[in-house]
Amino acid sequence: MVNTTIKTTKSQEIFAAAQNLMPGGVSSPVRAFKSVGGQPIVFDRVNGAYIWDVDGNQYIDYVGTWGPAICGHAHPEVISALQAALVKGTSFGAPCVLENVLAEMVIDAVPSIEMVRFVNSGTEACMAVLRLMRAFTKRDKIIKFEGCYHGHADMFLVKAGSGVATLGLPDSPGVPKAATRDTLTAPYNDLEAVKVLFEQNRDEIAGVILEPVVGNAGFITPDAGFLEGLREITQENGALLVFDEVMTGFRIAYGGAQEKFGITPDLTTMGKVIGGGLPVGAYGGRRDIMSMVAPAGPVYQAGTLSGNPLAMTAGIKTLELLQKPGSYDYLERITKKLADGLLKIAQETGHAACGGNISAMFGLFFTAGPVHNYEDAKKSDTAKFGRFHRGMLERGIYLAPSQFEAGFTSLAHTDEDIEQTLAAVRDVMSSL
Ligand code: KE4
Repeated sequence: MVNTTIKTTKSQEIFAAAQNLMPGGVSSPVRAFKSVGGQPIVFDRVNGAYIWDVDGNQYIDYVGTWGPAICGHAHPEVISALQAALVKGTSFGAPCVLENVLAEMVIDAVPSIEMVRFVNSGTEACMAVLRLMRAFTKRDKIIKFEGCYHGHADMFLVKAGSGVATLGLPDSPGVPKAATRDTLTAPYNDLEAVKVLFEQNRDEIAGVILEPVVGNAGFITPDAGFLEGLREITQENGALLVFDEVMTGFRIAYGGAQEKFGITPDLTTMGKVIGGGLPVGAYGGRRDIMSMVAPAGPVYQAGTLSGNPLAMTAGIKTLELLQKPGSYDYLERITKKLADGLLKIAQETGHAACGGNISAMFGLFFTAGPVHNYEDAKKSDTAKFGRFHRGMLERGIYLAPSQFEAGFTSLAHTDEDIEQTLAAVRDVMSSL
């Protein structure tokens, strides 16, 4: 099925050619629109809250390149900072003062982080933090939660979310059993299941890693007491608590979910926003643990482009913009207006739906809910979500092309954008 009402001739041509060149025609699976039907639109340029595709259609964007564009795409202050940095070179492969600057900003902002290491993606950050957890505790097993996604490293591709869930992949071929043998899973929000795993694997679990607010199984928030419970259980068992804040970091609060909920993990992974749209990931935490990372300690991790001056520049400027007073009040207000509107209109047009927002992160499931975990999320009407996504796209609203993703707003989204979006929602939901 192709877009019916908007002209997408050039998108179709380019995407057809892409499919001969790259698997699925994309550089990352979720972009292929597999679960929502139709073909992806090919972007030409982005600015603020908006996208223009190669056929000249304009869209209000609620993906924001999956999180980094929280200040709006191509923010003029980020662009001019990058232009100034560019003429000094794109990569040094050597110490650069900009790494100190961004490191200090991250350490000042994130309660758990006393020291930080920059990498190039969230996947790298999660791979490295897993090795560090195991080295520090001298234990091999980890607990992750069904539907949570921590990048595509072998050890995490067990009941993973995001594109794995979107494509309904049981788990990926090519991942040897030895790589996932020590990865234990539990349903999100199920403290009892975690306690049982610790009892069954006494003194063998290095730690628990989770999305403190889930964005990769759709938008799922922690039940009251869940994060506190994990903090207690890990402490009682000599295990580490790791918040994967690649998506929530600097989005649901300047200090991330750990600031929002007042729970301090031992280690944190980051990405997306701290790169301001350029490739940056990071992991950090307690000084006694981070001091084990080479060359300070024996835990090896490295990267040619890690900490490069362009990515550091984009991250520094993005965090500076987020520090402006009122930024998070604004993000909460406009996103709540959108999330509340989505639910109100769904109810008025007779669709079972649930969802909500925390600051600039939101989600909608077509099920009465509540959705506490991935099993609940899978009960939602994903076919209806696909039709909803298509209808919104044809009305110039760009939503994440999967039920098992979250939505993102930015400082660039205006009240008018939200009102225009909700008008389109009403139009689509009235005929879903
Ligand atoms: P990257 O390797 O994609 O930079 O980060 C992996 C990752 C780790 N942890 C969390 C909580 C994440 O959300 C991600 C990446 N998120 C997906 C979107 N759900 C990236 C989009 C994509 O895969 O194309």
